[in-house]
Amino acid sequence: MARKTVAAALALVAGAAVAVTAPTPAQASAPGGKDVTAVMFEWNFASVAKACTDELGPDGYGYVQVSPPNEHIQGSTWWTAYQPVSYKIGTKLGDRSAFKSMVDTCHAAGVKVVVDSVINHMANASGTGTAGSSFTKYDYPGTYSAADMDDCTANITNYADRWNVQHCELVGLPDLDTNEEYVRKTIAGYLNDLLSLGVDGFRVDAAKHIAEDDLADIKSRLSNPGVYWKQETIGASGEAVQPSEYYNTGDVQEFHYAYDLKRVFNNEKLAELKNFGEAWGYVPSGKASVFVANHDTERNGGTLTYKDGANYTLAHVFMLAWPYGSPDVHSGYEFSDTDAGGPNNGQVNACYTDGWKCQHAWREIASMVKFRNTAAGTAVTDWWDNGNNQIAFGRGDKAYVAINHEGATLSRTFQTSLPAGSYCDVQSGKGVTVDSSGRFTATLGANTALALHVGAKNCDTTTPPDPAPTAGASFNVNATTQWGENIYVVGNTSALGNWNTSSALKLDPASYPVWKLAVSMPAGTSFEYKYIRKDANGAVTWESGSNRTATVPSGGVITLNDTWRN
Ligand code: ARE
Ligand code: CA
Repeated sequence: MARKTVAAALALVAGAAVAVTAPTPAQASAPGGKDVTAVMFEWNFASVAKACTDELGPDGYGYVQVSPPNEHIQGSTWWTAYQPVSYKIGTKLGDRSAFKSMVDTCHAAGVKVVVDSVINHMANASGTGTAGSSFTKYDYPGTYSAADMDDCTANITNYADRWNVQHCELVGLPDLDTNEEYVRKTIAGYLNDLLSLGVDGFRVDAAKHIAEDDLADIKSRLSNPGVYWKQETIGASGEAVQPSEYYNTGDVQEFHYAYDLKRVFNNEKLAELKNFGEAWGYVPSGKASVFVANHDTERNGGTLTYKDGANYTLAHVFMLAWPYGSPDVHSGYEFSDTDAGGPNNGQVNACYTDGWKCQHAWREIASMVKFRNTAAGTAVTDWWDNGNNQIAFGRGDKAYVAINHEGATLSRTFQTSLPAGSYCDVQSGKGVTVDSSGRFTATLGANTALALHVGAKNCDTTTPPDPAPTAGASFNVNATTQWGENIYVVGNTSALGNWNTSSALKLDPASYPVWKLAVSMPAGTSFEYKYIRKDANGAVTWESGSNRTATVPSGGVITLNDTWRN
């Protein structure tokens, strides 16, 4: 409806040949039935491409967001990416052809690509950028000169002053004069170049520091002015610039959503979440981009982080089940130094190795993406809570979730609006039967969730089996795990990580409590191995007893049926 009105207005404007910058129709939330974005923070493009094929596409993510791809200052910290030097595509994450091939691979997997776009400022440095361009703080030969910078060259000091916020330097970064024709044209040129490579959307960094009129003008110059557009406009009371000013150009990131989830999951009661969303003072759902954590807030303490264990994971389960906004799942890496860049310059050899956390692939999180896609368009129904930290709710006749954020088990008969039948609890991989009255009975362990949806009726078919190797070992170990734990195998061969726990191979829990993995190894290989478990923080526990031994037969695969030794 709203869009028709805008289109009609545009037609009138065009008909009257009035030369104004027509407001572009705002893109109301991530378009398409799949609205979850995996934010692959500091992942290189080759690794993102592989994740699209292996995980993001099959799991139902609609979008992947990549770190800034354009030339920036050199250095090992992650934040060098937020100091642009030119709009050439070329960083440690990959060159133009790696970027293009990532976009193509992700598209082939059904995943659209969003680029983190740093267009408010340039670099507070001088030297040579990641693609070889020379620069000084106010001069970028071939891209910008001092005349293109804003008049204020002092730091932003007063968020109550609009002019100060939008024309001065954010943490000392030279501010582009986005009111100027050449600057607007140059920024639009960069975004159009990305669109020509197939990019589907932009996260606009530091959007609050660019006047909305300037952004609207830049966006109107794009080859696809309706492109998905997600603006980093941190809302804070008392500030001169507020997120609501930016609805015309696109979505805004609702930071209060993430701040409140931290408070509720750490210190308050999940029962409060019954009316979570606009009733909490947030921006309209159709305008909201939401997250449990982003790259800044996981470092500055504003939100939950992977270090928060079950609070963090269950907050994701809630976010993905709850119909408000379009969710981002931040997928980052372990850090103690908040400045440290991604491991291996962004190369991800395998999830859960070298510190890569792969939150996007955690069973508890990944399984909820299809839940959300299946439930799209339905409202919350059948809300239940115990007045404390146990909640459950449905999404009409499509889906149902229960979250037990307490230290004791929850045993209950739940009332749903689901059609009768057998379902897979996508959290545990165990079957659940819903009766003809829409009820089922289940027991949830402490700090676990249970999730059913009509797209997952049978646990056996939800995870396709890995292709079997022609020679090697098929590991099967019966191991019960606590929430957040995963089972790995490690051994004395390179294929098994040479006893290095950070190179251990993660087993697949789809047939829980039996964890499985087939590993290729040359026929005749005699090897030693053991199973280990890692908790949500990566802490390792070895199984007891002596090393296990086996030999790959000359004719194929040895099947090992083991039981975890406590
Ligand atoms: C680095 C150094 C600085 C140094 C600067 C220039 O850390 O010490 O002065 O370089 O030499 C990231 C890092 C910064 C880093 C920068 C450039 O976080 O530390 O600076 O890259 O390398 C405000 C903005 C918001 C912004 C945050 C950080 O409104 O847009 O500050 N967030 C984005 C990104 C960041 C990124 C940048 C912008 C810069 O997500 O990762 O910085 O491109 C209140 C206000 C907010 C304000 C917030 C923090 O909440 O409401 O508006 O956010 O305080 O000040
Ligand atoms: Ca600015």
